[in-house]
Amino acid sequence: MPVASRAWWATPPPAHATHTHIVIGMADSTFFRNYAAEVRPLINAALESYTSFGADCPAHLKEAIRYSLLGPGKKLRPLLVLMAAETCGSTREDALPAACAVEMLHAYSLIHDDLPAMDDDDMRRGRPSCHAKFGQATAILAGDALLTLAFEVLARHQQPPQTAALCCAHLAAAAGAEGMVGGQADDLNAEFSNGDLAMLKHIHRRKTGAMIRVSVLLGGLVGGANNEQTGRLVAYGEKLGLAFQIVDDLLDFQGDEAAVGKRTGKDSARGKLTFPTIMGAEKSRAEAAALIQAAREQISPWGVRAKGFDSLATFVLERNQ
Ligand code: GRG
Repeated sequence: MPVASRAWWATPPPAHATHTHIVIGMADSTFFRNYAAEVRPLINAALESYTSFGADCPAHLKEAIRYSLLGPGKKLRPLLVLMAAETCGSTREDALPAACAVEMLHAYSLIHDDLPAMDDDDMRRGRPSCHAKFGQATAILAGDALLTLAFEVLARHQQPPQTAALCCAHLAAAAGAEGMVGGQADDLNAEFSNGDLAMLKHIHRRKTGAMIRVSVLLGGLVGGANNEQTGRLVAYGEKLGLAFQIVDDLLDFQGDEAAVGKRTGKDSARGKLTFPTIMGAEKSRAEAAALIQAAREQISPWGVRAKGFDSLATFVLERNQ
């Protein structure tokens, strides 16, 4: 059987992986980094092929779409989809359409978030953001095209059709008015307001958390997770998503611009509610670490099969970009 078709937890760890770290609670990020390095090319190849548009797609639009989708992002959300599917017993290839759909949604959200009407960022991933390079109109349209393409890919390519329909419904809900878009709207409205921690968590559960949560949920659906497994995956995703956002706030608060790949210190300049401004950097880091530990506990019944999730949790806490 080709390596790419085997479940990730059944493949031998790469030579440089830390074998002593297979016990839950002890994992460092090495296993996840190795898994990501092995699987990202598969994700990138699928994203490339889904965006090899014909002559009806204007060249500048195609370029803007591919610039934002195939750029140097971490591909964290599609990796979560594939890991969840493999943990539940299917192959990574089976879950590729869902993984690509989630990344398309994410790429659209970043393009629109960077626009002057929103976060007004001219840098993303260490290079000009989409509108800074292609202009606002093309950036808006590239985002629109990615949003619709995500659902076309799911509907056409995810199997079986019943799973595709469920994935479409969950992804739309996570990305929509009660999910990411709702969180973004509240986040923009909260600038220079006197919000508290509860309000901040409510914003980020939707703005950032919903897409991370739905990534593991889609992987579980493709992998045929039972109710108990789905509950654990979703709880893991929720805790990981909030921890991810706290770390993101910390990176903006005290991160190195060159490493982060975008301007830092912007949140406080815009009067944004963030974890470090509400509770201080030290408490924020402790809160992120507690969430990561709680996320780990959710997947511990899988034992060694959850090694990727365990290692990824550490990666989220450690990340500097
Ligand atoms: C515009 C509808 C709409 C929503 C925007 C996702 C989002 C909502 C805004 C992004 C703002 C932001 C920087 C939030 C912090 C968390 C986050 C989503 C970071 C970027 O995700 P990474 O680090 O990005 O996974 P890469 O570059 O690795 O793909």
